[in-house]
Amino acid sequence: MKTIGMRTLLGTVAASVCLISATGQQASAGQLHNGWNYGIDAFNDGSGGAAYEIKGLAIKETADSVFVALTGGMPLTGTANGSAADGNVGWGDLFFNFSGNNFTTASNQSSLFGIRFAGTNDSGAASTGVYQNVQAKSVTGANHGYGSLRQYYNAGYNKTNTLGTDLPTAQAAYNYLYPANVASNPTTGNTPILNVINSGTKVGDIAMLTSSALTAAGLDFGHFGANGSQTIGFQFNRSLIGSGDYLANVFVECGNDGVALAGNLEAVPEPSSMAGLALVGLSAAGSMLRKRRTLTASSTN
Ligand SMILES: [Ca+2]
Ligand SMILES: [Ca+2]
Ligand SMILES: [Ca+2]
Repeated sequence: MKTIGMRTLLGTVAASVCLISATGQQASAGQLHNGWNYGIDAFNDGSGGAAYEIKGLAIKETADSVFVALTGGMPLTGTANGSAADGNVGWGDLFFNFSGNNFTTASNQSSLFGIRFAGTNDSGAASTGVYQNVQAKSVTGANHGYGSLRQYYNAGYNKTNTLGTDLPTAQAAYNYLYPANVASNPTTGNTPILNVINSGTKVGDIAMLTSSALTAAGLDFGHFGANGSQTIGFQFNRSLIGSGDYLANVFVECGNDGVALAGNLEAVPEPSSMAGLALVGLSAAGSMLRKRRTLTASSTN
């Protein structure tokens, strides 16, 4: 492949794309800080104690990678629980939904992207990595968990920022996760917590990141007072998932807590269109820089 010559050109394009990406995230949702987009979860909605408490989800896009970080009390390898079928309750899988549809519909249409990052969880995915054409399923039953989101809320865990700052209320969670007829009448029978990959096609691997690598990449949950005892991070190739506005979310295996994040990923430039994109990028760079300065100024308030 003739990629070496292209990489030099890509450097110029990448700089422009990054600026567009930063402004895109700001416009979409989430809370942008130091290049990362944050969804900060309620600190008091982890049913079962500190090990089940999620505090935040953050995502950063660069020219060729997507970085993901999670923080809370749940270790990457889960926590021992004698009532779970495998004696352990851990993280579910992370989903990206670019379809614009609610999560259940996107799952039924196998249009989700899914990432298994916890190698010891009960995912239907064969190994860790990035999957496309994903359908989700619930494993809360085998993990001593909630049979439905409604049951979780009935148990007293309907807190502000229930699925993070982008889905702050129970109704917002219902509206995103389920079709309209369910969201308008959510019951313990129609709101399953679909929290792992059921089926899909693996398209690539993830690379786990150390805490020092995450810090070097600019991750700072402490900016929101959201540092958990466990912070997990990984990255994968930008080309492995879709582009545009997304909603990402993850629950723990028992459904005892979950968090979501709304954002935007820029499309990966195709080699055939790069020359044109470079021109667009250069002409747009001036206005983007002005916008960025404005954003930077406003974000320091
Ligand atoms: Ca939480
Ligand atoms: Ca388990
Ligand atoms: Ca939550």
